[in-house]
Amino acid sequence: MRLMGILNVTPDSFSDGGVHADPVAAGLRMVAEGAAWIDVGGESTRPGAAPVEEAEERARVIPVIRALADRGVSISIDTRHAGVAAAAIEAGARLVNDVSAGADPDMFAVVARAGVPMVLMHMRGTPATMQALAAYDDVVAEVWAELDERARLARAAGITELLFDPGIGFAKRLEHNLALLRALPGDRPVLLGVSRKRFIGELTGQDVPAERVEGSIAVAIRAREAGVAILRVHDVLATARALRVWEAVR
Ligand code: HH2
Repeated sequence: MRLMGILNVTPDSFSDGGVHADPVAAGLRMVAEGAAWIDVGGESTRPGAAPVEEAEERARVIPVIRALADRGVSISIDTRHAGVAAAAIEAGARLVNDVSAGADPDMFAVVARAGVPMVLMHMRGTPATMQALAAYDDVVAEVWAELDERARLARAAGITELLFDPGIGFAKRLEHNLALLRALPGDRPVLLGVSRKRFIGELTGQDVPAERVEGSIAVAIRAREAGVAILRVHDVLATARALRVWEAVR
C-alpha cells in the first residue's frame, strides 16, 4: 500500500486548512516521511464548504505543483474542475483525483487526452448538499454500482487506468462509512481517504481533527489488510511507522 500525503492549499480545509506556511516544504517533508504521492488540493470539499472560483483554485495549486514536480515528486491533483486538472497536468501532475468522479463535462476528455490515471470517488450531490443525500438501502451495493457506472463513462471517453474510492464521509453517515470499510473490494485498485475524518471523531468523541490520528491509523491497518492500493493521509510519518511495525509482525 502506497501512502498519499494530503497537501491542501486552502484557507478552509477541515483539518489542515491554512496551516502550511510553505506548502512546497510541507510536500517535500511528507515525501521524506514516506509518501509516494502528494495530493495537492485548492478547494475544500468538507461538508457545506463554499465552492471556489476556478481561477482562484488554479492560482493556489499550480505554483506548488510545478515546484514539487520539478523536484521529482509524484503529484496528484485533487480537483473537480477540468480546467484545473489540465493546468495541473501541464505543470507536472501525474494523477487526477476527482471527488465528483467526472461531473465536469470536460473532465474525462482532459484526462484521456493526457493519458494519466484517474481516481473516481463516490459522492452524491456536491459538498454543499451531500449530507442531506446520505440515504441508502444497501450502501455497499449502491456505492460500487454508482462507481461502476462512472467507470463505464470514463472508459468510453478513453481513460484506461482508473482507481476507485468509496468516498468515506461524502454523503455517508457513520453506519455507511463502517459498512463500506468492512466490505472493501479486493478485485480492483482502491484509493481510500479516511484520515482525521468526522466518523473517527464520532467513534472517539474528538471534535478536533488533529485528535483523530490514532483512529486514522486503526483504519490504515484495516485498509492494508484489505489490499487497498493507495491510502490518502495527513499524518504520513505516524502512518508509515505503524504500517512498518504491522508488516514486520505479519
Ligand atoms: N477526502 C477529502 C478530499 N479529497 N479525495 C479522495 N479520493 N478521497 C477522499 O476521501 C477525499 C478526497 C477530504 O479531506 P481533506 O482534503 O483533508 O479536506 P478538505 O476537503 O476540507 O480540503
